[in-house]
Amino acid sequence: MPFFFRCRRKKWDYANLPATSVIITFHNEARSTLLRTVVSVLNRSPEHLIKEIILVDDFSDNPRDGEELSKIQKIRVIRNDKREGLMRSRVKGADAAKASVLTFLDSHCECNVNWLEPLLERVALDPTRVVCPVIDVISMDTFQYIGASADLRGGFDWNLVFKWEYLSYAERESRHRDPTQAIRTPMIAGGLFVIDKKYFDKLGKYDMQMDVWGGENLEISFRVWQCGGSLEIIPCSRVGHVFRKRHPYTFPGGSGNVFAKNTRRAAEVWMDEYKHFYYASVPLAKNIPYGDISERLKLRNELQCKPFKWYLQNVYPELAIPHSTTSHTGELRQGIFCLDTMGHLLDGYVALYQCHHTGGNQEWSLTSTGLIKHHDLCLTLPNYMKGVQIVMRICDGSESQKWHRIEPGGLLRHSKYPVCLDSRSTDIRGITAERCSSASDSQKWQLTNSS
Ligand code: LR7
Ligand code: MN
Repeated sequence: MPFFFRCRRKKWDYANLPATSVIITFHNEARSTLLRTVVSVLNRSPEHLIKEIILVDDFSDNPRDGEELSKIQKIRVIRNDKREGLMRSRVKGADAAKASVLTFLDSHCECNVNWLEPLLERVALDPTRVVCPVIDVISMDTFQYIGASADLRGGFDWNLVFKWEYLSYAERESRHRDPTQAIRTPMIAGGLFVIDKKYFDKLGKYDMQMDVWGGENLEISFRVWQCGGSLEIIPCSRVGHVFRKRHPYTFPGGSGNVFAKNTRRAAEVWMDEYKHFYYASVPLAKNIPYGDISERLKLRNELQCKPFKWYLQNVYPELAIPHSTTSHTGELRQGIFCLDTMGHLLDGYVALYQCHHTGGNQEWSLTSTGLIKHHDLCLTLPNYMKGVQIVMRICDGSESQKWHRIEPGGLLRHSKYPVCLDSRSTDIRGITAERCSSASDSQKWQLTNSS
């Protein structure tokens, strides 16, 4: 039986479902989409389950946008007197909420039939569940409602950008046996979810030092899982959302910077040593200041949350850990100078250049198999001759590409021949292979994490 029949046949224990406060923050949202959102909440939810709709106007240019809506039943409008961003705005809404369960929505949604009941049921049964609907698509061009696949969950790569991913074969099989069952998700999209209010408070709401947009979904996802809760997508609940190509609002601080700052705060608080994979993937992030995180670290400690390693093993084992668990990525340094590709590619030589600490051409990894890699290129000894220029070639694991470190000093010696990487001719011919000597400073390399 198709799953929408299975969902339709479900009966809800209305008497025992808790009422909810719906919280919608907006900044310069179009009036039509804002209205569509609140009207769909009121029309598509059992009356007694909506305690109120709290609209937080995040200092939109025109205060009338919100004021007009406050005439509608159950709607309360709170207006910020300066731009706060969606995180602090949501917390304001949550603090003002009177119901025991919070429902967050973006300001351009359409709730579908019976969207609310399955969400409230899950949270009523276990208040440590944080639950989301399946997010359908409202076309940006025609505003048409288009159903999305329910065989998806939320995930991310080491760049820490949210992405949808298909369920595994085993999960799809199990869903086909019972299409109404909840889908555990490593990450939530962020905008549409239901959470018990006491649990939201206990878990630390949101990081109040995150600004505007971005990263808070990553942070709350790690926090919920690591601190004992769970995240679910409930396939019988569907809400449409207008997916936009650009932010229709200004981004004080610049969108890239703000996103990196917020993401760094999440990574620094929750990811332990795994944060280095993020910095390896987005080297520019290392230059963005992220402020004081001591409050959030204290929270993590007080709640006795589990390490990120636990999250990776138990919640998101599908996220491949870069093989640099057995290798080390960073800079190869001599004082203030770093090994640099100089923008050269295949067959090019490498040289020393002043360290800039942003990865890029100065990013190297030493693998457990002895390669010195920059992306797909490996430092290669083209032939055995003292003074020969080292070049970059496609990594093929051949003997000419194998090196090992010798301590003390951090010399990088070829695995077969007694020559070491040497910077004495850096200005003319780049790095060359010279007879190893622990007395020459031009052969001493420090491998440092550029973060
Ligand atoms: O400064 C701001 N103040 C605000 O109140 C900036 C934004 N906002 C409001 C905005 O008006 C909107 O109602 O915050 C809400 C979210 O902003 P969007 O709609 O521009 O965000 P988005 O839909 O592009 O982004 C997703 O990721 C965000 C990361 O910060 C938030 O978590 C969004 O809620 C989230 N949206 C969804 O999860 C819907 C599904 C999209 C997907 C995938
Ligand atoms: Mn949105």
